[in-house]
Amino acid sequence: MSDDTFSAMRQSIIDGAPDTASALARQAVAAGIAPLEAINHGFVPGMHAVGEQFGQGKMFLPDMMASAEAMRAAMAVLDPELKKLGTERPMAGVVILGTTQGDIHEIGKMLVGTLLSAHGFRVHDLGVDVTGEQFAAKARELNADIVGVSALLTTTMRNQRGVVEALEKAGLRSQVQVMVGGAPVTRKWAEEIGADGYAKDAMSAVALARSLMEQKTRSAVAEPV
Ligand code: B12
Repeated sequence: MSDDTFSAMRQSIIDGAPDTASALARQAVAAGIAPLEAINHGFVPGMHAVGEQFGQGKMFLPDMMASAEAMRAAMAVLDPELKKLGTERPMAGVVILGTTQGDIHEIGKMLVGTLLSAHGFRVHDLGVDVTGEQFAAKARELNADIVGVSALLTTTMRNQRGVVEALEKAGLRSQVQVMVGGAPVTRKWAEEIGADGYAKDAMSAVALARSLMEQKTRSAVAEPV
């Protein structure tokens, strides 16, 4: 796929143009382009540009909302394509996913969920603005292996710690691995709050989830109940 197409994808997000974004995504699928390539090289750079311009006061909340709509339109086309990659795989583990309390950013988390599903994980997405107690209750109900917590705001990042604490309080911490992510989140932060892992993007989240499952299996063998 040409650089022109990737820059048109990027621009469709900056312009907040869902119809164009959707049409470009369909073109990519028709041309046999890997959906993740279209996302990572075309549409996501558009979101980054929007974030930068918003940070510099050159774009405002309605613009950012329009851009999010355009991103959703592209994802509505690419998501089913990504999911197709995962059919016929053995179940890799059960993951509860959500964006932390006070935070309504969902695009990155949805991408993480899609790729985990595509790689055989059974994902239950709790949505946005999710409390630690809600994470813990669902983890118990579904006997989850991993809880994945997204946060996009420096103010809501601290609620990731609340999720770790809620799992501890519910007596589930030893059974459930916690992974955290989101633009302001770092490996250091993950360590500080006692999470088991951090990943910077959706592909790394898949690798992380696999390695957390391996650790879980190893410790289950080492400590039989
Ligand atoms: C789109 C957007 C919105 C949309 C969200 C729409 C939606 N349905 O999601 C809307 C318009 C609603 C919005 C609102 C706000 N936003 Co906003 N938003 C963004 C923007 C431009 C893009 C986010 C995005 O979708 N990125 C694309 C995805 C693919 O990337 P990602 O989210 O980082 O996810 C990847 C990784 O982080 C990782 N990952 C994500 N989650 C997880 C979870 C796990 C477990 C793992 C392992 C990995 C992982 O993998 C993902 C895929 O690769 C960012 C800018 C930015 N650069 O992040 C600002 C940004 C996050 N927003 C910001 C702000 C300030 C706000 C508002 C407070 C604005 C306001 N004045 O009201 C509100 C907050 C509302 C709230 N309570 O949550 C700031 C945050 C500043 C800060 N440091 O705290 C940013 C950075 C913009 C800026 N430069 O100032 N926003």
